[in-house]
Amino acid sequence: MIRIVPTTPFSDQKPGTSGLRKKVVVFRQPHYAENFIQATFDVLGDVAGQTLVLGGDGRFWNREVIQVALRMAAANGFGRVIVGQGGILSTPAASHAIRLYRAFGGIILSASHNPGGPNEDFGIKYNIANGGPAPEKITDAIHARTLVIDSYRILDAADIDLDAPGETRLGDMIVQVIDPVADYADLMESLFDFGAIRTLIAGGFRLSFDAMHAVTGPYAVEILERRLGAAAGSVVNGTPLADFGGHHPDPNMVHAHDLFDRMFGPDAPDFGAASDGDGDRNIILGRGIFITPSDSLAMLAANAHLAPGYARGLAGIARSMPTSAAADRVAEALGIPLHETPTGWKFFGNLLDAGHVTLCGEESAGTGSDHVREKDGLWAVLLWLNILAVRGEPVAQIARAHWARFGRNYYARHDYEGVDSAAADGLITALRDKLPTLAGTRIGNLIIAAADDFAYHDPIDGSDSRHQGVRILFDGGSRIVLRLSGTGTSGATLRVYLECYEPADGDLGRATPDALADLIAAADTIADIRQRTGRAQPDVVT
Ligand code: VG1
Ligand code: CO
Repeated sequence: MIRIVPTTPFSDQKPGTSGLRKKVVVFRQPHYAENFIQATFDVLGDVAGQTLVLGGDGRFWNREVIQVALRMAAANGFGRVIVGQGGILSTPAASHAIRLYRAFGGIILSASHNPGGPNEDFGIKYNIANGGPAPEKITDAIHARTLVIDSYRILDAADIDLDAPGETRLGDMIVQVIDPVADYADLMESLFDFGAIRTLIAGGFRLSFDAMHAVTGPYAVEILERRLGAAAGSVVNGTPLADFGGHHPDPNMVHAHDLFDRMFGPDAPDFGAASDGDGDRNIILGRGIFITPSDSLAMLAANAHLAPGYARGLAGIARSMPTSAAADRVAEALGIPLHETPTGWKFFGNLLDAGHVTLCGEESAGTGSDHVREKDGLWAVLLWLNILAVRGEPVAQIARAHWARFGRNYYARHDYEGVDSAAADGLITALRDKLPTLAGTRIGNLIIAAADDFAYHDPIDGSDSRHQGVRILFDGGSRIVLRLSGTGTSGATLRVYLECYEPADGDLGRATPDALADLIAAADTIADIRQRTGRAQPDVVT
């Protein structure tokens, strides 16, 4: 029986950079998840008989919301829901499933790199038929709908068994439980030379992949250990846990420090990598070297043709604005376009659909291609392995050769977390107010060439997105970017992105903090960070 349940709006259901993220305690309020899911269905229009993909990163509250979403999909007229076994689908696997099964769209339950557990974070995101995150036009409409919603539709029915693959009926709808790994692993095998990677590994090449007790564990074990022959134990923390073992499933120097210790320690493996809560991020390390995500995008772009799936070359590259300009130099050398978009994968979708770009990347450990419409952690790992197998050189040598050809973009991001929201807003407002006066100002050895608030005009759908981050550009190509995070769940997170360029004939072996010291000081002078946040140091440096 379909029930129409009266409800009242919540005022805080505005999706951020990547869907709606809140504390679990917020999501556990009666009607909270239901309102957001119904608002999403309402803006989709006629979904009668359509297919929906559903899955999540397995964090606490995943199973409960999967059951609710299934009953609501049935009550809203969907014909079929394809759900990952156990309610699990990594974000890139969900994107692939939407495309493969020609679904109308998908719901992904994840708060990505945010911690999980009863007192931590949960999230819901809607992806459209191309497999990518809903564009702003849709997320804005969902938000508007949440503010006026007065009822939702749900089927009265018992829970579906999510652990047995196969089909079950739920009212007039079919629930199809699929293996969450197989289709995705097959896609990877179609893009990369698994034979060459197997030979590399069989020859003694050692790798360590830290799944951080998050969703990529089963994917990495299947692909790296079973299909590619890496030694058992190459995948560490491979069992997904609802609370990620109490850690942040965020692959960076702070939260993946065990991996960094291993890769910089004695007897380090040849290659190290990690992914995040929902499997869309990646970090790459070689023995004794960390490749910044911005550099990784550039190095992958320069070498992608070595993998079968990209042998025809790249149509173009897109990077988010705060990502370093390392990829720009590769695009220039390849004679292909480079697009600069706001932060968040949703801005890449149109460019990928139109065939304008093949590779995309963000400084926040996200890289991907036109094989799906999300960033993809294991995909980046496999492209690196394919390149290493063909070139037969260590990671550090590939990095040094890259810098010797293109020059090096020294890069870091400083995050100030849990800052008082009013203080953070005040900092950004004050900065915006002084933007018109900054050009020509000297700060220490640096001269400001230009300063603006980044706005993006989408060349495909003509939409405009403003206020996407303050940019301060210096003579010589150095840059500071400041913006507030759109994925946090408590207070504000200020992100300060710092970048300077060293030409190919310059000093390519500096320590990053030294190379960026002047910019770090300038950021504080310009934005008054210490004074306004009350913090002497960033909480996380990546
Ligand atoms: C962060 C990153 C952004 C990324 C987003 C979602 O957003 O900076 O590059 O696309 O997270 O990634 P923000 O607004 O907090 O800076 V994930 O892996 O959390 O889905
Ligand atoms: Co993620």
